[in-house]
Amino acid sequence: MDRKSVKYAVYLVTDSTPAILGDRDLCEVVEASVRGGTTIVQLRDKTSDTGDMIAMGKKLHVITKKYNVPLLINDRIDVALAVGCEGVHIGQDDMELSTARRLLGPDAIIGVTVSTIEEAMVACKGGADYLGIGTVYATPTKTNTKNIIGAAGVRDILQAMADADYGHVGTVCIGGINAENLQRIVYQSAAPSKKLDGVAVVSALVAAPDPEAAAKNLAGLFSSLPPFVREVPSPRAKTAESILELVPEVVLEVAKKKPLSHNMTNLVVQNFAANVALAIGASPIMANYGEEAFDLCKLGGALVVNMGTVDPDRLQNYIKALRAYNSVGQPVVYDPVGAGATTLRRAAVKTMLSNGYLDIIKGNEGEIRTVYGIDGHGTVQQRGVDSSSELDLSEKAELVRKLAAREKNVVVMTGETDYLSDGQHTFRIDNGHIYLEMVTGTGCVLGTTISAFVAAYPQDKLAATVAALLHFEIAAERAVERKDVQGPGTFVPAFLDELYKIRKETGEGKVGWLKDAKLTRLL
Ligand code: 3NM
Repeated sequence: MDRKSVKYAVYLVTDSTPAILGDRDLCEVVEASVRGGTTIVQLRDKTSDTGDMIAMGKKLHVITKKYNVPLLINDRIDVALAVGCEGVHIGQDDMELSTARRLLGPDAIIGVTVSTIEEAMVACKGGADYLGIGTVYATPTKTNTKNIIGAAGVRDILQAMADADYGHVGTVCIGGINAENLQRIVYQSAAPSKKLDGVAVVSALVAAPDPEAAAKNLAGLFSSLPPFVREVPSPRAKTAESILELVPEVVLEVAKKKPLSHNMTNLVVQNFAANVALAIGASPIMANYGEEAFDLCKLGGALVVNMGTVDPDRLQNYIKALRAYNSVGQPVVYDPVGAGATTLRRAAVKTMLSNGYLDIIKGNEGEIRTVYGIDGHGTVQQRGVDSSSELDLSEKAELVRKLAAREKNVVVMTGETDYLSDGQHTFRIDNGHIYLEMVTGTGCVLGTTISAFVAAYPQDKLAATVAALLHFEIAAERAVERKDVQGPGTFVPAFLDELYKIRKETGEGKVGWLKDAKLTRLL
């Protein structure tokens, strides 16, 4: 078997403990999973005697050879030599790579566990055939793991490998991967010129009721894009002009489709959010109970998770809804209200990021900085839920771009100037009015507005988000101009009127309101 042409797509790591294997026969489980599409097998056994491990290795090797799939042994070069299998997988605390290569010879497949860029560089330089990158997420299968690095940590390692000309070295990731999160992890961890060659799993196959079907499913998921990737490649460059041209079309799509805007939000803004949704032509529902999302996600709308009054129960409801919307590919807008204010909120942000894909993240500067800092880039202390500014213009634009590139989504940072990016194109918007800051919940209802726009126009989430911001903020400017508006109190009904009127005018082909758009491309 040529070690250069190994297929890593579905990598099974065995576990014979009763908690995972149960009372089943490991050989039967492995054979079923290889039949289903597992492409490589590693025998991992931290407790058996050497003789028993060799005996098991020999039995497994008969099976894997039948299907032309390589068998590797975890950690134990002696066992690999005795079995005569294709190679080994070594951890950071195991034997040196160079010693393993000398003992096993030039044809052996040797993989190394890494959790940092430094470890990855050493392993690649030492001639590893592939890297097992992890731990992606905490897992009950192995509790003595060193670093939990998430999809963002995997991406950093893949990027560093590509930069150092180690693009040819194979890669799988490991830790907490299952059928539900596989596609998102593979998608979010991809660096521009290097993506994972496979995923390594223990429980998703060994503990599966039907390992053959489970392997088939994982193989199918690995070779396809997640349902939330809805972007239609466009030949047009994303300039301020090209996006502005799309805005009327997006506003009309909202009116035409009347998309459901499913809000999981706080009591203070529910009424206002529902009124704004109706004014722009969307169909609002306020449903904070997660179970309902399994039905609601099928109605073609979008979910807004507004973390305004988070507690552990609410968080569980958010996660259920997030997973439901991700499973059908309908958009999720996440508003991490007060993200950096308390330990609980920071933990909640981390839980949200690791449990699903957030199509749009919208927050003020402190919130966006916190979300960015969650994945190992330092924490940011925020006071209350208000916005406070410490970054200059170019730092804000760069932060928004970096977070969007990391999460492979659209990020909006609101403030006097709004910044938004899809990781490749970064814009500022200078519309809006100070009255918006004097009325409670305007930030939250902007999330509602974005959700309707993205649900109606999922093929270009950046353009949909720009359209939502412009519709919302220009409506505010027009409201303030009215004679009947004396201050924030009279502003609210006038604002609802103007949201409605902009929709109506656009429907009649009158798009003069867009002349006031202050949209500028930055990066
Ligand atoms: N190695 P599951 S995590 C064997 O991080 C192993 O190096 C890990 O099990 C590492 O797929 C892990 O059931 C267990 O989460 C992965």
